[in-house]
Amino acid sequence: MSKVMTENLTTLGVHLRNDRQLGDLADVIEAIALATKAIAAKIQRARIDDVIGAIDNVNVQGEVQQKLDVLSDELVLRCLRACPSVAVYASEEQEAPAVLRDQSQGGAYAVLSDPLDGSSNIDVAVSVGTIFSVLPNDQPDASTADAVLQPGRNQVAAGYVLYGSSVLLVLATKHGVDMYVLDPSLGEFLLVATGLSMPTEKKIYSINEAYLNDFDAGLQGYLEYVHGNGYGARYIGSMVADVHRTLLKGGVFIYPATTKAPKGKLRLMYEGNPMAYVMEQAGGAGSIGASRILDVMPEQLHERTPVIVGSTLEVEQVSKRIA
Ligand code: P6P
Repeated sequence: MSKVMTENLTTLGVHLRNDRQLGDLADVIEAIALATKAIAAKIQRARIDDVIGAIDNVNVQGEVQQKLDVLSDELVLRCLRACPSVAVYASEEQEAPAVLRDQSQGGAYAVLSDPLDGSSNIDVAVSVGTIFSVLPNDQPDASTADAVLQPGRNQVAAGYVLYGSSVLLVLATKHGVDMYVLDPSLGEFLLVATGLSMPTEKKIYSINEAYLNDFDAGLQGYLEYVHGNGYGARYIGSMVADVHRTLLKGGVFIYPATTKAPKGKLRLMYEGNPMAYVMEQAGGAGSIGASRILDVMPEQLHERTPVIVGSTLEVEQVSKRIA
């Protein structure tokens, strides 16, 4: 069970430095956290500052960009550029990775991010989030940009910030999963739980059943199973919110392949991989159906993947039917 930290007042920076083994990875996490504090402030004032809505541009995914997508991406880049150990930054909002410094200049890590996932929900005040993934820069100087194309099992840290009724940072490292809450009066992420651990089963499933007719027969069979076995349905339509609920309460979040989207909608490198890493570090699982998300060998930065993440037994219930 996670330990709720009530007796101490511990900031993100203090907790990261107490984990001596993290080394300069702590600086990378703090740079990401700084960007998310700035993003949170923008989101809270979005309608006041008239930054709600779309701009006349589509991103590399062919999706209409929201004003806050661009602002968030710029904030993450500015914070990472100031961090001496970040080599390269790859974002959902940019076609190619931004090389900031190579190994010979101290660039030890590659950071990937969906800087503002679910941003189309902001105009109706639904929770949104920033998702991040950190990989070691394993490339020689001339090929630094290629450091972003590694399987998810190589991640050294991953997590998300949920901009909801409170602003939460969930951080997974090799030492487990910790949760922080942003105290706006201090401007600090405060540690509220360590060692998050998921239940191995929970009768909650999270999927957009509007696409039922586009699901394969195995997944349709799974839905018949849950409809007849006392499961509850929860679907917010914002990945960070749906995944966070699944992490804390258990169950399974599914964004599968469909006839119209044969590899699914969500992206492997900065959505599937980080969320699967968080789940596995909390004792859960992340599958594409036939295999583990973290074992997928990426071919392209923006490739999509089916995502089935959550409690181990619930992920298995889905995976065995669609493998
Ligand atoms: P659908 C938000 O647009 C998003 O990228 C994820 O945050 C979310 O899980 C998914 O798309 C929702 O997609 O097709 O159910 O609207």
